[in-house]
Amino acid sequence: MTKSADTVNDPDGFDQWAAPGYPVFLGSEFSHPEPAAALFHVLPVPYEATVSYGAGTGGGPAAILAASWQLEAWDVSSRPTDLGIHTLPPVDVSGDADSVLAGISAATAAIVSAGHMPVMLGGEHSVTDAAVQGLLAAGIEDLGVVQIDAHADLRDTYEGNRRSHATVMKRVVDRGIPLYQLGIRACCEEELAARRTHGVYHKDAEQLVPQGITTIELPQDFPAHVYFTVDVDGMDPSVFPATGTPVPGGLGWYQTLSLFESVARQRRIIGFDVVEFAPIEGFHAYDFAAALLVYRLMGIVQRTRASLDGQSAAAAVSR
Ligand SMILES: [Mn+2]
Repeated sequence: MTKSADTVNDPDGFDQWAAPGYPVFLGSEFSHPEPAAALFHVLPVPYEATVSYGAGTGGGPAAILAASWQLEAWDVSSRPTDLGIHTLPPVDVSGDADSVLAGISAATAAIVSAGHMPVMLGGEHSVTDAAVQGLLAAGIEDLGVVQIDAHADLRDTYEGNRRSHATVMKRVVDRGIPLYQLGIRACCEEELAARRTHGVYHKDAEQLVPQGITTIELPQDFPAHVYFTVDVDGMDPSVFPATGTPVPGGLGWYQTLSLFESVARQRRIIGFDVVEFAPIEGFHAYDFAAALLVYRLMGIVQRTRASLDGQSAAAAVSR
């Protein structure tokens, strides 16, 4: 049955959380708990300031939220709605870069401090460093970042900007945060040098894709807490072309999910984002794919949490 974000009434009244133009994630399911009881706190960030090629990432969050109404609660392996999904109002992106990024950091810190898991919907990739700042502000220690992406994003500046989507991972490693990159296939010499300087771990597309690699082993000393950033252009354009800077030779759908899961089985995911989705008008298949990606990642978090709790309760964050 087709469910419409415009026409379905929520008998529990949880549409009260929805901002204009921003339906709540999976609002078609009627079992939304109070925000305080929801693990996943979805943060829409329609930020698009430094896009260098194709535009449209500002429309990403609203398209994902609308398409999420077509999802099934059972994702064929798990039921993330059981952990509770709350959708926050979108971050105000009307100001200058400083104020927007500060707003993202504050929102992320508030989510984590209250014991929830931020699920940020981009927006361009520069939002990720702001989320990482928020995690640090909330007192998260022993933090690493894992990135799925076509691009290394390790330039120090790009078109004169230090807070560009093309420099975001340089800002992260500049904070001393360990980084593991997956699926990269666009990496300039400056970025190769940055990888060496900062000891960035990586399994690039040229290795992962032809060999069909679906699991990785994190280094022993990789941090216990992982923030996972998924740039949708990490996937192959044949799978997911709705992005500003597509590059051939990317990850498959199941490969993307498997790599995320292999990390989630080894370390505690404390938040994740899906960024750089640029909806293509008339191609709702990609809106749905992006929404399903977000939901499947929630499902992986759900499935892996229990086993991690058993392994190392001491390493667990508060929830
Ligand atoms: Mn990218």
